[in-house]
Amino acid sequence: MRRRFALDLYLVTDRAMCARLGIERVVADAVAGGVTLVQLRDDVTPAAELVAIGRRLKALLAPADVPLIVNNRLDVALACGADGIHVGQSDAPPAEARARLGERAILGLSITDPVQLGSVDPALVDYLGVGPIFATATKEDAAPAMGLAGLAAARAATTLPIVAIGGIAEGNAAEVVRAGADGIAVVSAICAADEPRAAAERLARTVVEARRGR
Ligand code: TZP
Repeated sequence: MRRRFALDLYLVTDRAMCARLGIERVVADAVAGGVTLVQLRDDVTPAAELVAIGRRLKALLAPADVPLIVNNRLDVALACGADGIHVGQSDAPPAEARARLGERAILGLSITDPVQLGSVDPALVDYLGVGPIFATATKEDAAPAMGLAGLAAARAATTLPIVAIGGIAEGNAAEVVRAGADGIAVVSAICAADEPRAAAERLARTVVEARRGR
Protein backbone atom coordinates (compact mmCIF):
# COMPACT_ATOMS: atom_id res chain seq x y z
CA MET A 1 0.00 0.00 0.00
CA ARG A 2 1.19 3.48 -0.95
CA ARG A 3 1.98 6.03 1.73
CA ARG A 4 -0.76 8.65 2.02
CA PHE A 5 -0.02 12.12 0.64
CA ALA A 6 -1.75 15.41 -0.19
CA LEU A 7 -0.57 17.61 -3.05
CA ASP A 8 -2.34 20.81 -1.91
CA LEU A 9 0.76 22.86 -1.15
CA TYR A 10 4.01 21.21 -2.17
CA LEU A 11 7.26 22.87 -1.11
CA VAL A 12 10.32 22.26 -3.29
CA THR A 13 13.50 23.34 -1.52
CA ASP A 14 16.32 25.37 -3.04
CA ARG A 15 19.71 25.32 -1.41
CA ALA A 16 20.59 28.96 -2.10
CA MET A 17 17.16 30.41 -1.30
CA CYS A 18 16.98 28.50 1.99
CA ALA A 19 20.47 29.56 3.07
CA ARG A 20 19.40 32.73 4.88
CA LEU A 21 17.16 31.02 7.43
CA GLY A 22 18.53 27.48 7.02
CA ILE A 23 16.65 24.67 5.30
CA GLU A 24 15.31 23.14 8.51
CA ARG A 25 13.84 26.43 9.68
CA VAL A 26 12.28 27.11 6.25
CA VAL A 27 10.73 23.64 6.12
CA ALA A 28 9.48 23.74 9.72
CA ASP A 29 7.92 27.18 9.23
CA ALA A 30 6.40 26.18 5.88
CA VAL A 31 4.80 23.09 7.39
CA ALA A 32 3.47 25.14 10.30
CA GLY A 33 1.90 27.37 7.64
CA GLY A 34 0.19 24.50 5.82
CA VAL A 35 2.63 22.82 3.42
CA THR A 36 1.44 19.24 2.82
CA LEU A 37 4.44 17.70 1.01
CA VAL A 38 8.16 18.56 0.93
CA GLN A 39 10.66 17.82 -1.81
CA LEU A 40 14.37 18.01 -1.10
CA ARG A 41 15.77 19.25 -4.41
CA ASP A 42 19.53 19.65 -4.54
CA ASP A 43 21.80 18.42 -7.32
CA VAL A 44 25.05 19.83 -5.93
CA THR A 45 25.42 18.84 -2.29
CA PRO A 46 27.52 15.67 -1.89
CA ALA A 47 25.43 12.56 -1.19
CA ALA A 48 26.56 11.99 2.40
CA GLU A 49 25.77 15.56 3.38
CA LEU A 50 22.41 15.48 1.62
CA VAL A 51 21.52 12.20 3.34
CA ALA A 52 22.19 13.87 6.70
CA ILE A 53 19.96 16.81 5.73
CA GLY A 54 17.28 14.39 4.52
CA ARG A 55 17.33 12.51 7.83
CA ARG A 56 16.95 15.72 9.80
CA LEU A 57 14.06 16.80 7.59
CA LYS A 58 12.39 13.39 7.98
CA ALA A 59 12.56 13.71 11.77
CA LEU A 60 11.19 17.23 11.62
CA LEU A 61 8.30 16.26 9.31
CA ALA A 62 7.25 13.08 11.13
CA PRO A 63 5.11 14.71 13.86
CA ALA A 64 3.13 16.61 11.19
CA ASP A 65 2.79 13.44 9.06
CA VAL A 66 4.15 15.33 6.04
CA PRO A 67 6.03 13.06 3.60
CA LEU A 68 9.55 13.82 2.37
CA ILE A 69 10.26 13.35 -1.33
CA VAL A 70 13.79 13.49 -2.76
CA ASN A 71 14.30 14.89 -6.23
CA ASN A 72 16.09 12.59 -8.67
CA ARG A 73 18.74 11.12 -6.33
CA LEU A 74 17.64 7.54 -5.71
CA ASP A 75 20.59 6.65 -3.49
CA VAL A 76 19.96 9.66 -1.28
CA ALA A 77 16.25 8.86 -1.07
CA LEU A 78 16.99 5.30 0.01
CA ALA A 79 19.70 6.23 2.49
CA CYS A 80 17.71 8.93 4.29
CA GLY A 81 14.49 6.90 4.45
CA ALA A 82 12.54 9.35 2.30
CA ASP A 83 8.89 8.63 1.62
CA GLY A 84 9.31 9.00 -2.10
CA ILE A 85 11.19 10.18 -5.14
CA HIS A 86 10.49 12.68 -7.89
CA VAL A 87 12.00 12.07 -11.31
CA GLY A 88 12.20 14.20 -14.43
CA GLN A 89 11.92 13.10 -18.04
CA SER A 90 15.69 12.56 -18.30
CA ASP A 91 16.23 11.03 -14.82
CA ALA A 92 15.92 7.37 -13.85
CA PRO A 93 12.84 5.84 -15.52
CA PRO A 94 9.82 5.45 -13.19
CA ALA A 95 10.05 1.64 -13.43
CA GLU A 96 13.59 1.70 -12.04
CA ALA A 97 12.64 4.17 -9.31
CA ARG A 98 9.67 2.01 -8.30
CA ALA A 99 11.77 -1.17 -8.31
CA ARG A 100 14.39 0.38 -6.07
CA LEU A 101 12.12 2.22 -3.64
CA GLY A 102 9.33 -0.32 -3.32
CA GLU A 103 5.53 -0.27 -3.35
CA ARG A 104 5.05 2.06 -0.40
CA ALA A 105 7.13 4.88 -1.91
CA ILE A 106 5.45 7.93 -3.46
CA LEU A 107 6.65 8.33 -7.05
CA GLY A 108 6.31 11.62 -8.90
CA LEU A 109 7.15 12.34 -12.54
CA SER A 110 7.70 15.70 -14.26
CA ILE A 111 5.69 16.50 -17.37
CA THR A 112 6.86 19.52 -19.37
CA ASP A 113 4.53 18.98 -22.33
CA PRO A 114 1.13 17.21 -22.37
CA VAL A 115 2.36 14.94 -25.21
CA GLN A 116 4.60 13.18 -22.65
CA LEU A 117 1.47 11.82 -20.96
CA GLY A 118 1.26 9.17 -23.67
CA SER A 119 4.20 7.30 -22.18
CA VAL A 120 3.15 7.48 -18.51
CA ASP A 121 2.19 4.22 -16.81
CA PRO A 122 -0.45 5.23 -14.24
CA ALA A 123 0.14 2.01 -12.32
CA LEU A 124 3.72 3.10 -11.60
CA VAL A 125 3.41 6.82 -11.02
CA ASP A 126 1.48 8.40 -8.12
CA TYR A 127 1.37 12.01 -9.24
CA LEU A 128 2.54 14.28 -12.04
CA GLY A 129 4.47 17.50 -11.60
CA VAL A 130 3.22 19.57 -14.55
CA GLY A 131 5.10 22.69 -15.64
CA PRO A 132 6.56 25.15 -15.87
CA ILE A 133 3.15 26.78 -16.02
CA PHE A 134 4.59 30.30 -16.00
CA ALA A 135 8.08 31.68 -16.60
CA THR A 136 10.46 31.04 -13.71
CA ALA A 137 13.97 32.18 -12.91
CA THR A 138 14.42 29.38 -10.36
CA LYS A 139 15.23 26.53 -12.76
CA GLU A 140 17.86 27.49 -15.30
CA ASP A 141 17.14 24.68 -17.76
CA ALA A 142 13.36 24.88 -17.44
CA ALA A 143 11.28 24.00 -20.50
CA PRO A 144 9.17 26.77 -22.07
CA ALA A 145 6.16 27.79 -19.99
CA MET A 146 3.04 25.84 -21.01
CA GLY A 147 0.57 28.30 -19.56
CA LEU A 148 -2.83 27.54 -18.11
CA ALA A 149 -3.89 26.08 -21.49
CA GLY A 150 -1.10 23.48 -21.26
CA LEU A 151 -2.15 22.63 -17.72
CA ALA A 152 -5.78 22.28 -18.77
CA ALA A 153 -4.73 19.99 -21.65
CA ALA A 154 -2.76 17.81 -19.21
CA ARG A 155 -5.76 17.74 -16.85
CA ALA A 156 -8.02 16.58 -19.64
CA ALA A 157 -5.61 13.82 -20.68
CA THR A 158 -5.00 12.02 -17.38
CA THR A 159 -6.75 11.00 -14.19
CA LEU A 160 -3.49 11.01 -12.20
CA PRO A 161 -3.18 13.70 -9.53
CA ILE A 162 -1.47 16.83 -10.85
CA VAL A 163 0.68 19.31 -8.97
CA ALA A 164 1.43 22.40 -11.05
CA ILE A 165 4.84 24.07 -10.84
CA GLY A 166 6.71 27.04 -12.22
CA GLY A 167 6.23 30.71 -11.48
CA ILE A 168 3.36 30.10 -9.07
CA ALA A 169 2.81 32.68 -6.36
CA GLU A 170 -0.01 34.22 -4.37
CA GLY A 171 -1.32 36.25 -7.29
CA ASN A 172 -1.82 33.36 -9.73
CA ALA A 173 -2.30 30.30 -7.50
CA ALA A 174 -6.10 30.42 -7.66
CA GLU A 175 -6.25 30.36 -11.47
CA VAL A 176 -3.84 27.40 -11.51
CA VAL A 177 -6.17 25.42 -9.26
CA ARG A 178 -9.18 26.49 -11.31
CA ALA A 179 -7.41 25.20 -14.45
CA GLY A 180 -7.39 21.74 -12.91
CA ALA A 181 -4.36 21.32 -10.67
CA ASP A 182 -4.89 19.29 -7.50
CA GLY A 183 -2.19 21.32 -5.82
CA ILE A 184 0.59 23.82 -6.39
CA ALA A 185 4.34 23.33 -6.04
CA VAL A 186 6.47 26.35 -5.23
CA VAL A 187 10.12 27.14 -4.64
CA SER A 188 10.67 30.90 -4.45
CA ALA A 189 7.19 31.81 -3.18
CA ILE A 190 8.11 30.13 0.12
CA CYS A 191 11.91 29.64 0.21
CA ALA A 192 12.63 33.27 -0.72
CA ALA A 193 9.79 34.75 1.34
CA ASP A 194 10.67 36.99 4.27
CA GLU A 195 8.35 34.87 6.39
CA PRO A 196 7.92 31.36 4.96
CA ARG A 197 5.19 30.50 7.44
CA ALA A 198 3.00 33.47 6.54
CA ALA A 199 3.62 32.87 2.83
CA ALA A 200 2.61 29.21 3.18
CA GLU A 201 -0.53 30.14 5.13
CA ARG A 202 -1.67 32.51 2.39
CA LEU A 203 -0.95 30.01 -0.38
CA ALA A 204 -2.67 27.14 1.47
CA ARG A 205 -5.75 29.28 2.02
CA THR A 206 -5.79 30.29 -1.66
CA VAL A 207 -5.65 26.65 -2.80
CA VAL A 208 -8.49 25.56 -0.53
CA GLU A 209 -10.69 28.50 -1.53
CA ALA A 210 -10.00 28.09 -5.27
CA ARG A 211 -10.84 24.40 -5.08
CA ARG A 212 -14.08 25.14 -3.30
CA GLY A 213 -15.08 27.55 -6.07
CA ARG A 214 -14.27 25.12 -8.87
N1 TZP B 1 10.49 22.51 -12.19
C1 TZP B 1 9.81 23.17 -13.12
S1 TZP B 1 9.77 24.83 -12.81
C2 TZP B 1 10.69 24.64 -11.39
C3 TZP B 1 10.98 23.31 -11.21
C4 TZP B 1 11.76 22.76 -10.11
C5 TZP B 1 11.08 25.77 -10.53
C6 TZP B 1 9.91 26.46 -9.89
O1 TZP B 1 10.36 27.48 -9.04
P1 TZP B 1 9.46 28.73 -8.67
O2 TZP B 1 10.38 29.61 -7.87
O3 TZP B 1 8.33 28.22 -7.83
O4 TZP B 1 9.01 29.36 -9.95
